[in-house]
Amino acid sequence: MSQAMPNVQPVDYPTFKLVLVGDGGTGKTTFVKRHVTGEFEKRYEPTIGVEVRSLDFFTSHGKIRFNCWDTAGQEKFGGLRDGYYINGQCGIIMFDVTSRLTYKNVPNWHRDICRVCDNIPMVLCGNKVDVKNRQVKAKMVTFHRKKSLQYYEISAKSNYNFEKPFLYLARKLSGDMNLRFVEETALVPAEFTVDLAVQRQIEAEMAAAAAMPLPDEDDANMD
Ligand SMILES: Nc1nc2c(ncn2[C@@H]2O[C@H](COP(=O)(O)OP(=O)(O)O)[C@@H](O)[C@H]2O)c(=O)[nH]1
Ligand SMILES: [Mg+2]
Repeated sequence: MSQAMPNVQPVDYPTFKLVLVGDGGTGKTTFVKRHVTGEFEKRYEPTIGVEVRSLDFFTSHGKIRFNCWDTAGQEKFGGLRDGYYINGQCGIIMFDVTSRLTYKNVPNWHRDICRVCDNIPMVLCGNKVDVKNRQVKAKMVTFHRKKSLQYYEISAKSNYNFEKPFLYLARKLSGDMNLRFVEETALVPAEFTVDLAVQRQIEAEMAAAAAMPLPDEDDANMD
């Protein structure tokens, strides 16, 4: 793994390469920058055009590190090079709930990860749920169910659900679905707030939707 990891000092606890993908503008960089010490540990690799932030979490099994690969904006011009994905051990696919196009492109990002990485745990994140007039309603989000991904609604700017994707991945990677985070992660103070009553309602709707059969009308262009 270390060959593919630019300038990363090894640490004596489990470390995983996390590939962060999704359309430009969905909030990927904003999201990984919330983690205070990860920001301090940032490294830029100009030849690949990638920023790697080491995000540490304290779990019931000890420390775990995600080396989060973030682009320097190349995704705005199409797909990313294979080198971005090689040796990826887990992934986050981000879309923006205020932009339907970014959700429509999720299958492409998923396909790109799968082409290089062999069956790695992945999380789909719908970001910017702090925005009042969202365009991608929770019930429209079904892609994760077809591909057995985990889905979380997040708001990077308000720290809402920041830890959820990492906790899920840590559980998958450790093989212990009871793993917990035992210390609070230091985050940049929230700039926005999420209406928790609204979000609770949305979470309930998603739970109900998860019990329903999947719509299959768009299967053809989802694969
Ligand atoms: N309202 C809102 N805006 C956000 C959020 N996260 C990111 N943004 C904004 O979305 C824009 C794109 O964010 P950026 O992190 O550069 O996206 P990237 O291209 O995916 O890395 C910026 O103007 C951010 O301030 C969020 O949670 N809520
Ligand atoms: Mg970015």
